[in-house]
Amino acid sequence: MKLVYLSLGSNIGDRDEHLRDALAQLESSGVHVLRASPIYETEPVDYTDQRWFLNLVVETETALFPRQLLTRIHKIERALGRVRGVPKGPRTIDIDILLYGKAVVRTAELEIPHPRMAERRFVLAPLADLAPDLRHPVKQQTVRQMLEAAPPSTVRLLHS
Ligand code: GSY
Repeated sequence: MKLVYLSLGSNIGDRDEHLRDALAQLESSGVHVLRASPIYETEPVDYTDQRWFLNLVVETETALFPRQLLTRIHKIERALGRVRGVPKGPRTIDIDILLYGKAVVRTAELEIPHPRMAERRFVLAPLADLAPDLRHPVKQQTVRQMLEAAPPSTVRLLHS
């Protein structure tokens, strides 16, 4: 079993419901959710002309290998109506693999740790609620240190 951290985000329709549905689908796909962070409402980054997101991070355990996990995640995203339209644009649900134990994976389809996690407050704030002292296996910084150094962008605590 591996300890895996996932980031979930939604900015279309009933964002809260999409997050809840995704958590239920992870459970039925071999990904056991151990803990969930509070939900944050967050300013969109990269492509800024879109609705604010709801984001959270979950600590999970799974026996799936990284590539298998990615395939299950894509299936959940499709089931929840995610259409790959504008790159970095609006989406019903987005699920990113942040950390997979201490593994480092670099392939054409998959990069772990997530290549942009250290710049994203919408990832680091909820991750810090769960695991502030966890270390990035390449940068060797803790989540708390990465959050302190991350570029500014608004993240508002919504509810647990
Ligand atoms: O990669 C996740 C999708 N995404 C998000 C997001 O989840 N939250 C915020 N605040 N901005 C984002 N930009 C992208 S792309």
